[in-house]
Amino acid sequence: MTSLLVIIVLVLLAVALWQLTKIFDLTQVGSNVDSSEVATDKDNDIQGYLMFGFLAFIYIFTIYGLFTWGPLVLHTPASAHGGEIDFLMNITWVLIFIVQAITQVLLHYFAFKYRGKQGQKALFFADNNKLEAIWSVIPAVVLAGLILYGLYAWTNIMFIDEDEDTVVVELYAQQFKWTARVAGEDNVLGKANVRYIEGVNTLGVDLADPYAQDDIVVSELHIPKGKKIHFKIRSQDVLHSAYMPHFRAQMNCVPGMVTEFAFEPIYTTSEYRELPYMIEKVANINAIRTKKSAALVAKGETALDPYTFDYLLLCNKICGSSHYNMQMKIVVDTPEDYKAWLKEQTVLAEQVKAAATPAPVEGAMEADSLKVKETAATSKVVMK
Ligand SMILES: [Cu+2]
Repeated sequence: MTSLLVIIVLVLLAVALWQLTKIFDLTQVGSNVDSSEVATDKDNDIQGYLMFGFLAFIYIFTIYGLFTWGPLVLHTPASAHGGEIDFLMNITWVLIFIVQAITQVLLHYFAFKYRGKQGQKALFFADNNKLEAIWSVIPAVVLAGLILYGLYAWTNIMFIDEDEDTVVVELYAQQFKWTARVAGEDNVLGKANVRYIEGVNTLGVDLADPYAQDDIVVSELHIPKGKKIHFKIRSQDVLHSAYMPHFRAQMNCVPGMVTEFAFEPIYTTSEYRELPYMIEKVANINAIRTKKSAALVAKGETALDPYTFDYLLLCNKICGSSHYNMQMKIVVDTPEDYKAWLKEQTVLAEQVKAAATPAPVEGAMEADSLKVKETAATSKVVMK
């Protein structure tokens, strides 16, 4: 509602301004003002210098942006291949900066130099093969180099050695949450199909498949440091994108097929939290939160929790209304901690069995009625 009012006010302001200029034009009628629509030398000079003004604006804004928002970029990559992606990204940035610096100066300088002058005629200049060859060949060579290097890096990153000792994990995307399935001791994921989705078996794992017996389904994923994690990615409904920015990993999730990505984490969560840049970043975020909390508490609301860093799996494809909130926490453990975590988990097959066994009648009744209430509450929230 407020935004509608703001838009109406803005439109009315624009109309008022337009009417004012009309009145101003009317007041000029009859006075000794040049009303010709042809540009004079003075007009052309002003336009020429404005070109330099705009050039200065581009550079000042670029430098300002670099200093103001530069530190917000992702810093140290948390995966073995991450450095390669960052290098490719940095080369691309440097090239863009060089090309932009040269071409913008030339563009604006020539617009100034050849600004209109009374009595000056344009020179007819058909073509210049040498010049055209230069500005075609240089970009072609540079771009071909960049693309070839990119292809080389991508092939390197995407190569998964089937014989290598990896940890196989399934990432399952649906509107609007992630679920992970760890392949368990045999390190092979059991077959899955939407037709098997029922009750706690939300991923549709085929429990008749021997490989599925030790599969573990979790909503917070733990992975070990120093070992390649082989992700097999599925989607239940629409296109999603599995995005793990700190690991420089992203792969589309396509309904009806399995896509893959693999990387090796090189920092545990607690190691990454201790990186100097992360300590500074978290301190900055918490300074902002403390300020906001003070304002909230003054209004009688609850204060914000302090922020601690965690790796996240996000969705990077706009997949619906709650896309922004589609995320899963990823914890990178030391191999020992990972083993301990794995031991604590209950395999899906057992969860399904437990859900199928009827609980004592009284408790079950209570739990059921609670569930109904919960669903009613949830659907209300969704309806809003
Ligand atoms: Cu999504």
